[in-house]
Amino acid sequence: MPEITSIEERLVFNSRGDKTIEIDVLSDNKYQGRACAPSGASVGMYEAQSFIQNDPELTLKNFKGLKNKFFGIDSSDPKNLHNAIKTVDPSDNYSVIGGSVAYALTIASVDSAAKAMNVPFYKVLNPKLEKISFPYPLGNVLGGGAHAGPGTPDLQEFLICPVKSLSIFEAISLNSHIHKEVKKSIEKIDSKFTYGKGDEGGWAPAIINDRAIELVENAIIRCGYDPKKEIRMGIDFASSSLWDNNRKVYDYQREGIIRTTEEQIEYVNKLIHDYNLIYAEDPLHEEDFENMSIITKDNPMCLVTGDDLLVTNTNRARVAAKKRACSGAILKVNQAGTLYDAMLFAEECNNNNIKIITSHRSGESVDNHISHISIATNSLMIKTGVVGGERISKLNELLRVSEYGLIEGMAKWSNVS
Ligand code: 2PG
Ligand code: MG
Repeated sequence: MPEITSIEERLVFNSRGDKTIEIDVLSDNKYQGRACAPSGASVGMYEAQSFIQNDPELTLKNFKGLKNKFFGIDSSDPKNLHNAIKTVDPSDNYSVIGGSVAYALTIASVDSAAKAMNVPFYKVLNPKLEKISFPYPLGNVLGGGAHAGPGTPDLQEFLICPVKSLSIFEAISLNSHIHKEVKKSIEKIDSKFTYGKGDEGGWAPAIINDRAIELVENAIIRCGYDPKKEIRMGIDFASSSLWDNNRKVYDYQREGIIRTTEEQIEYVNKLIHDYNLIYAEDPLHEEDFENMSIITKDNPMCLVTGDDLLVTNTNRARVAAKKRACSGAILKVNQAGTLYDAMLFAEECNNNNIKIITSHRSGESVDNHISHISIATNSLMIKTGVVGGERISKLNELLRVSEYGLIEGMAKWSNVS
């Protein structure tokens, strides 16, 4: 088995121009793996803490002093490395070593093992996987909330998913096509539109929420597709960003609307119903498992998905499964901490028929490991954005994987769609 023989670490910058940590792991003195930690703008309360005291320099300096503890470990075994990290950092949220280190170290390790073993990354993570099923790309075509500036919608992401695509190539092309058409549609209603985009490459027009979803629907129709059947829509409500815990209301500040929990549930249900949404992420704030169960029950044909609700945490997935609080789960390794944490989360979701959506963060790099993680975890979708180098790198990696042979096709929808 390949062994970790050396480790290099450095500060680099992410797509937002913020400092982050990149780690190189060398196996058997020869095989180099590399990973770069992403970061979120809408960060869940229960996520791993990226840096020690929010300080990337301090986190890097601290890691330099303890990296030799990881030499000699089997780089192909995420569990072993996880245990070694836990010995150094027994905290719940990786506040001692920094979540960005936990992320980059464990992914770079598997990357170097893949090279040493001459197999794809996903195969190290899931050696039993015989045939590859590709996740459907969930593309961000219009953005607001924490990912875009004033005047844009309160809701964070307006998403599309080509649910009838028969190949990953076709699915990616369709998302690009619609993304272009959304721009044209915005130009028609706003002659002063500057082509501004949010953090994830979705267009960022000055428009209210309901007009935004209508506009995306029309763009799909103008491209010749049926938004209720072929290219379906979704929304990341990122409701924790709207929730005012003092007043116990959802505050749509840009639109000037306040919604009680009951009104929010009604609004979400109406959007799902009127637009036949395939996907509704964090429609309620991160603590509200009870009412999430109501939305999930009311909408069996929509993936009601937990992101900030679950934060890629196995215990929270267990609670969600018990309460039937969601039918979909966002998987972001850096919310959890180590790759092993994320794999346990995926197992819990798969065992409970909660569909996995492996996801990028709004602050990214060209690192494309999440494409392999989506395959290894049997994800139904991958949320990566549609354009921008750091987004397209993940999609292009899926295209490379499609040359490997042993392709089953696209993931299976089973009870949704
Ligand atoms: C989300 C993500 C990614 P962020 O809320 O789902 O789209 O955003 O990385 O800012 O948390
Ligand atoms: Mg989200």
